[in-house]
Amino acid sequence: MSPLLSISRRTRRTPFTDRVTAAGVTGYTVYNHMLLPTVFKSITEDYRHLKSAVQVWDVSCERQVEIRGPQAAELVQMLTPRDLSEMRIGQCRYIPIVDETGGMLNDPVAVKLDEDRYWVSIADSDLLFWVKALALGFRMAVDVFEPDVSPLAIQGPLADELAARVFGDEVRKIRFFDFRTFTFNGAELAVARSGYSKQGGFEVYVEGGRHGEPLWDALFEAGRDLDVRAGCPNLIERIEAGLLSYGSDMTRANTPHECGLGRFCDTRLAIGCVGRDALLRVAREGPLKQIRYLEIEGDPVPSCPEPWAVTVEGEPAGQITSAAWSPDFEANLAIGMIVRDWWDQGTKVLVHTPAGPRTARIREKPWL
Ligand code: THG
Repeated sequence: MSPLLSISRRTRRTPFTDRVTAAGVTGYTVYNHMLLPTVFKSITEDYRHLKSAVQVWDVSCERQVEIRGPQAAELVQMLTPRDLSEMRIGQCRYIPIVDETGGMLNDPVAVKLDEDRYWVSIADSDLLFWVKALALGFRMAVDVFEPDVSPLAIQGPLADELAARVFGDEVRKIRFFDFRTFTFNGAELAVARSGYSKQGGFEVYVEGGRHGEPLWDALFEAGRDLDVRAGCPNLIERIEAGLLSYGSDMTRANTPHECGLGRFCDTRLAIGCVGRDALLRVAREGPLKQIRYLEIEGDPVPSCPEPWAVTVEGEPAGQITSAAWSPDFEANLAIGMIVRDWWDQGTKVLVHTPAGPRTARIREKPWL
C-alpha cells in the first residue's frame, strides 16, 4: 500500500480541488506548497486518454509572481538570460531564471499583460522571495506579490474544439505561446496556447478563485461528447516530450546550458540579468555535463524518485532523474544529466536502476 499524503493548510487546496476529488483523483504531489494531481485512473490509462481526446488539468500550483510598476520590465530582465526586449503584450516566454552564480532558480513561463505588468508562472521553487528581495535591494518601483490566479490547462488533440465551445472560435487563432483575453462568467480571463504537454492546448489563467468551479463545469458540460476527463501533467508523455521538471531534472546546482536550455538564453544581449557575468564565464568553456534523453533496455523500470547512477566502464558518467515505460515507443524512456565524454547520440551507457544494471542508449532529442 502506498503511504497517504496528509493535507493541511500548508498543502494548499485550489479552487478546483473539490471538482478534482469528485473526478476521482488517486494520486497527488505537492508543488509550490499546493496540491497537484499526478494520477486519476492510472498513469498509463491517463496517458492514452491524453493522447487521444482532451483533458482538463488543475495546474493551480503553477503560481504566478506578479510584477507590477514602472520598473517591472527591468526587474523581469534581471531574472533571466533570455533577452525580453522584443517581448510584446499578449506574449508568453519560457524563461530560465538564474542567480548570480548562473544557477537555475526556476524555469517559468513569463506572461506580459501590460507594459508595466507581468506574471511569472513558476515551477516548484519559492521564487517570490528572490524577486521580492531583488526589488527591495535595488529599490525598484515595483510591487511583487502572488495574485489570486489559478491556471487550468486544456490539453489533448481535441483541446481546440473544447476551448472553442466555451470561449468561441477566436481561441483557434491564438498562436503558440500567445494569449488573448476572453470574457467568462463576467470576468476577463487570459487564455494562452501553452501547457506542459506536446498534445496541444491552452492554459486559462483563472483570475479570481470564484470563477474556478463555473469554468470547470462549463468545460465538462461542453465536452461530454468529446470524452473530456480530468487529467494532470502525465509522467510518460512529458518524458516523451522532453519537458524538464525543476527540482527533479535540474536544480540550483545546474546552469541553463547544462539543462539544454541554451536556446532560451541570449546572455550577451540580456543586459541587467544578475547571472550574466557568471554565465558568460562558464559559456567560454561550455558545460561539462548536459541533459540527455535515454532509452533503457529491458522490461519496464520502476519510477525514479531519486537519481540513478550512470556509468561507462565503471567510471561515473552522470545520472538519470526521470524514467517511465512508454507504451507507444515500447521502451523505457529517461531523462538524465550526462557527462561530456559520453553524451553523443547513440553512446552506450550503464544505468544502475533498482531493477539492476541496464544498458541504455543516449539520444540528443526527445521522442515527440
Ligand atoms: N505552464 C505555465 N506555467 C508553468 C508550466 C507550464 N510553470 C511551471 C512549469 N510548467 C514550468 N516549466 C515549463 C517547462 C516547459 C515548458 C513550459 C514550462 C514548455 N516548453 C516547450 C518546449 O520545451 O518544447 C516550449 C518552449 C518554447 O518554445 O518557448 O512549454 O507548462 N503557465
